Amino acid sequence: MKTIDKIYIDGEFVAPKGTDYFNLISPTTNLQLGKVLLGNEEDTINAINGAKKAFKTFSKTTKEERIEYLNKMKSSIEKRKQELIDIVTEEYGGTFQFASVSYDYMLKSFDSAIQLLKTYPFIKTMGESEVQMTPIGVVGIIIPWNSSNGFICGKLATAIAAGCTAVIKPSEMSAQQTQLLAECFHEAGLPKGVFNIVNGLGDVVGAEISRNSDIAKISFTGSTNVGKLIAKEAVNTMKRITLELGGKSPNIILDDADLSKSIPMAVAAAFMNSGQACIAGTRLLVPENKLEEVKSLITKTVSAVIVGNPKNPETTVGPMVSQKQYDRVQSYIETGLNEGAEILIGGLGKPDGLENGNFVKPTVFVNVKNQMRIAREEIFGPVLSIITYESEEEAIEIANDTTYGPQAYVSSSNEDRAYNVASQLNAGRVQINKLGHDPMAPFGGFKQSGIGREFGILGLEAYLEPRALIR
Ligand code: TXE
Repeated sequence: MKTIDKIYIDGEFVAPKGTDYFNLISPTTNLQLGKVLLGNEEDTINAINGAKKAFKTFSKTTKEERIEYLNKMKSSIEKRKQELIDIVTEEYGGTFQFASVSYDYMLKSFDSAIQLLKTYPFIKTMGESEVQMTPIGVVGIIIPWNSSNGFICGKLATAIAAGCTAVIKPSEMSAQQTQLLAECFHEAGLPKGVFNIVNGLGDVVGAEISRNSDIAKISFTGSTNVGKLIAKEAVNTMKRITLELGGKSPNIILDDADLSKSIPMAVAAAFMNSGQACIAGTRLLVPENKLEEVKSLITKTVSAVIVGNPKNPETTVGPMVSQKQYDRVQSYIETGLNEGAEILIGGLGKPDGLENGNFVKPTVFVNVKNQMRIAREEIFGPVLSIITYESEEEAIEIANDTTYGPQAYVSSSNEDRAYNVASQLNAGRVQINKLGHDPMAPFGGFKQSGIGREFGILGLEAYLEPRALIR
């Protein structure tokens, strides 16, 4: 049993003032793994003060100095690769495969931040003026549990590239993962106060970050509901906000797609991170006349999905992060049945032999209408809905008929056709015949999937404030 009883403030691991503990429970066994001592408002204010003090000097560093810090941070995680992967499988129940991809994402976040720093003009000419792109200030970074260290690295690397300092509030469920990352970055030797980490609850630490007037910007990933709460609070002090929220991503299989390729890709897109991903392709849009073929291929592909111990390198679907998330997914499967959808494969209950953990049977629904709750609401588990369409126009209409829009997928054997369809989808990213992350391209959602973009130039500029000198 491990106890995390320190937070990271002003370059030191210190005991929080808070006195409450949160139990860390293994998603694989439901046995207690450890506990975390939670920080409170006073801890958060101390962290913000540390970051504020550090900003005075860090905001004046040169590009070259910041590139050096980013390189050191990257090396610090390279040295502890195995531990960083193992802790994801243990604490969060992320599969070894997912944890490895997430680890690469961490490295790429540093690479892309460094690349941007090398090329981005912090002084531009606009009209007759000189425009200085200046670091925005102290940034609050609020993180969920579904790719904790990945999200921290994506946001922190960009904040540091911009010359900002940060206070990070991870999910209380990810305390061990964050502790390890904090040790790595401490080792990297950044100036005191450049990054601070406060473990704690959302309505305590997160709420303080959202209201504190010394925070200039919040970068949040999490649920749409909490995103709205943060936005409402942030407006009181006119904080800048970047929100990465929920999704219900469509995957359009066009009638000329090579199903032997697009169906395995569709299953991978739907069940990525055991379905706990805002970009998961959870609505599969299939031409009516291909339905039978798709059903048989999907059944074959999903039957081969290995559900089980996340540490096993073969496993593709691990447990849900918590009993609460397990219950939530089960209740959505029940909802789907009550709404009249039919289960093609999977269903209620746990897979045989996996009764101790929060394991869900990878489930595919057919006879789904886009108006059903299972097609409209984010389930955050391995549940895929197949919806049929009759024409390309109808497919695009169904794909866009959602309140969300972080990502979409299109497959076709005709690149031009896929491109034409992709260009009509209301999604921040569209993946054409391929899966993957481009850390130099913007990432973020249309509609209620968020505000703003991360990564690439747009991501960097979200941490900068322009000052035009008219002379
Ligand atoms: O997320 P929350 P939860 C979705 C997904 C999931 C559902 C609930 O559908 O089933 O949300 O997950 C902090 N002020 N996603 O409840 O609450 C909180 O402590 C400031 C989508 O775990 O949004 C945590 O650090 N902060 C998703 C972070 O917000 C607050 C990722 C996210 O937690 C706060 C996770 C407050 N008032 C869940 N209340 C994605 N898009 O990837 C909570 N927090």
